Amino acid sequence: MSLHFAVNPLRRALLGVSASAAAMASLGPWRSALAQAARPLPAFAAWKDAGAMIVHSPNTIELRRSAMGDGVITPAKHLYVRNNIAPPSADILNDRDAWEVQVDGVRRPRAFRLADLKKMPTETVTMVLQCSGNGRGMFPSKPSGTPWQVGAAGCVMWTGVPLRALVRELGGMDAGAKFLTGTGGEVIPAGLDPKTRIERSVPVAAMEDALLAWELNGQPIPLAHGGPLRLIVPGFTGVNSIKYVKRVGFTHAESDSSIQQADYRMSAPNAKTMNPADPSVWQMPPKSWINSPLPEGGTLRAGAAVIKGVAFGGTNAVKQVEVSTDGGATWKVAALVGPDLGRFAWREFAATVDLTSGSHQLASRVTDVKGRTQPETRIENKAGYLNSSWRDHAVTVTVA
Ligand SMILES: Nc1nc2c(c(=O)[nH]1)N[C@H]1C(S)=C(S)[C@@H](COP(=O)(O)O)O[C@H]1N2
Ligand SMILES: [Mo]
Repeated sequence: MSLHFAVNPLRRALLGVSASAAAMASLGPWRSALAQAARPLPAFAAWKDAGAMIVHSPNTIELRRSAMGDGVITPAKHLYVRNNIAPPSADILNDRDAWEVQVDGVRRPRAFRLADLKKMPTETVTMVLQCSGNGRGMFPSKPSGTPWQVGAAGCVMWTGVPLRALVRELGGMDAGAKFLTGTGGEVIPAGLDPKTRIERSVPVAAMEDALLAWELNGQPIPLAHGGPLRLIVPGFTGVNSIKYVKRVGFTHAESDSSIQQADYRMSAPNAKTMNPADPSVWQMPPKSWINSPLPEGGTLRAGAAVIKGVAFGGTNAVKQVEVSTDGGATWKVAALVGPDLGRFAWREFAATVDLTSGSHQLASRVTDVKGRTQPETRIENKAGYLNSSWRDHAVTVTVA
């Protein structure tokens, strides 16, 4: 069956117009590929590389594992997108320099225009941006939420003003401030609970590494990634890096927003509701995964093969990566390749291994400079956060 003829019944089915069960069934192996193709990129992310992305929904778009391979920096067109609520209108990019951010919880609170920030000394940080739920799709418990595989992550460069410089300029933060709280610029529709605003608090020590950034990989930040201005909290999961940031505050308490209190908590798998007393999802644990070879690459030839992937330590630099071709029974140290872009970036790794014919479970595990090693098992939790299990991220390949 040609693709051309196959598309129409499927499209009709997805649009709910008309399609017989027989027509759907006749699509056979094309069906899932077409279902992906039929879910287009939303307008605000239409510039992404469609063939490389998996569109779960207009607000949840991940990079295919097979497209993660080349280069340490993830190009913006390959960076995943996650919005908890609809992004603001693209009009906020019409006059980027006029965007205002309020800084509170300091001796001299004030608003800065982006134009003001651009006059201050800038810094660039390269870091892994990873959704708290990356790897959720590997939880056998099937937690609700997007079933991300590995692609809700990228390694990108942010340029902006370090928060600590702003705080210094404003006379220091309030005595007793315990949290750095960032507020997103989404407009909450009238009648909606203001607690639905996108506002996150992290321990105030994170301020040392945080930026107010206006460039992503050297370009103005696109709307999809939080332009005109984004709070960047290196080493922490994506949710803590607030897009379209309109306020940063040094606060005594955590935000009362639901995204702080009720969501992003490591609650027990059987908990009825998320408990604000449970640990918040903040720093990322060490994690690595293999991007090549993958099962979808087909059968491999017996002999030498190169295993490649990415590894990061969360808040710490990578010390070592090991790979296994026998499901973790034995391990071999991989080479770290490509540039070292600092402790918040990921490292590419490569190892040449000898593969005999048969089925092989390929795995990788990272150890950071503080001696923390990526664990075999995930931490079970209700919402499927922080999956860093090397076993879950292993791939099984067939060798002829
Ligand atoms: N203002 C705002 N910031 C936000 C979000 C959001 O919905 N609104 N989503 C968060 C989540 S859950 C993630 S994983 C990252 C995703 O960043 P990206 O879309 O640039 O990849 O942004 C975070 N910052
Ligand atoms: Mo996220």
